[in-house]
This record gives sequence, structure tokens and C-alpha cells, in this order.
Amino acid sequence: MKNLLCNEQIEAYRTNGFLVIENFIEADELDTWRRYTQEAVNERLAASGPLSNQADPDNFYAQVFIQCLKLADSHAGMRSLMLDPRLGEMAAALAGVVGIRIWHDQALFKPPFGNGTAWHLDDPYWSFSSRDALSLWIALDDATIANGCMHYIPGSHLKASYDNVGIGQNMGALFNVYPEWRKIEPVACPCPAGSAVFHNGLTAHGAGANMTNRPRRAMTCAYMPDGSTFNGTQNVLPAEYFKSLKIGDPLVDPVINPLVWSKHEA
Ligand SMILES: O=C(O)CCC(=O)C(=O)O
Ligand SMILES: [Fe+2]
Repeated sequence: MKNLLCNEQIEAYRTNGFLVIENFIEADELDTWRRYTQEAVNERLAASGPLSNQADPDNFYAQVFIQCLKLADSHAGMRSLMLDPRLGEMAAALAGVVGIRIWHDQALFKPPFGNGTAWHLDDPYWSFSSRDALSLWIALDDATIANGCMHYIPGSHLKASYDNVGIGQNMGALFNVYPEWRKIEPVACPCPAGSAVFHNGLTAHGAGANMTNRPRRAMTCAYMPDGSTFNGTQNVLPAEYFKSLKIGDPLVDPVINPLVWSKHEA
């Protein structure tokens, strides 16, 4: 795993709001990530409960991607991948924070001929507000222009407010909220399987449709800086815990939001 970041990578991440690390994991690690992710997704879909978006597989959103959240809660192998402190240390280094917690993992499998992922921001969906939150997106298949690789608006994280749009049918709805971003050329990030892309939770991003007859699979994890506080949004918080929280409470539950890396414990 190419987990050591140089200053140029950190600078590029902070300027652009995203960073591609090509061939981030080795071939044997990629086998494991593919196997655990596919197993965890299959189990989740068979259980057909919450935390997946396939209740009605024919609707538009279900065909943007198969989305399965918090797979580390239900699959031991996935838990071991997600709790790898090397990933947490990288996220903390990019964010420039001394401790980082997992907000949620999620598998995002764009199906064959799947819909595009409309431009959006991530952090406004979440139960905390931090300009330093970020996500790791790992390509389990080659991600190409043809099958829906990630695209970013460079620098948008520096200007974004918490105004957002849902991932709906209009790819460009976000640009009605941020018309000034229409002038910025989006950057496409095709990358081979095993590559990683980090993006800030306020960087505008989207992905094209999958024009191929094969899935475009990705495994992702969203990270929350340690010390982040509850903002009143439920998002993926379990109902009982959500009800117990007051706005401003720190989100420090060790099971729900594990501290995946901390400078104090390193
Ligand atoms: O994989 C995709 O199509 C979208 C990914 C995304 O929005 C994210 O990782 O935040
Ligand atoms: Fe996103």
C-alpha cells in the first residue's frame, strides 16, 4: 500500500480538494478488497433491510449505483480493512488534523449501463459540519471515462457553503446553487483498479453514466475529524443514539464512529 504521502501530494489535495493515488494497493490487497466488498454487498442485499438503496431497483437512484452503507458493521473482513490505522493516518495528514474517526464506509457499485452520479457535495448530508472532513474512494475495477470515473471541480471546497442538492436526475443541478463553478473546467480522474482518490467533503464531484456492460465497483470511506460535533442531522446515526444527542455534542461513540487514527496513540 502506497500509504506515505509527500508534501506535494498534501499541497495538491489542499489546493484542488482531491488527490488521486494510482495503484494505491498491491494486486494481492486488491483481491482482498474485492472479495470482502463483494461478499459484504451480497450479504447486505440478501438481508434487504435499511442501509442499502435497492428497495426498488427500478428507480433512478437505484440505477446510479448500488449503495451499501456501514459494511464494517456486518462483515468482519471489511471491518479489518476499514480500521487499518494507515488509512486513518493518511486521512488525518491530508486534513491536517490530529485524530480522525470513521463517519461511514459505503460500497458504490455503478451497474452496467448505470445512470450518472449528479454533481454534489458530501459533507452537507452528514451529522457534523467540518471543512476538513474527507472521503477515500478505492477503484475495485478500472474506472474510466466510459464506465463512470470520478470528476471534480478543483478548488470548489474552498468556496462551498453548506448549500447542496440531492443526487437526482439533473446532473448539473448543483451549478444552479453555485453558478460561479460553471466557469471552472471539471477534472476527470480515470484510474486503474486498486487506485485511490481522496476528496474533501465540500469538493463538488460527480461521475458519468456507465456506458459499458460491466459494473464499475468502488469501496469508499468517509472520515470525520476527531472533535466534530452533532449538527442536528440524522443521516446514518442509529435512531436511539440520534435521539440522545443535543446539537453541539461531540460525536465520540467508539463503536459508531471509531477513532481510526490519533496522533496521541501513534
Ligand atoms: O462513485 C460514485 O459514482 C460517486 C461517489 C461519491 O459521490 C462519493 O464517494 O462521495
Ligand atoms: Fe459524494
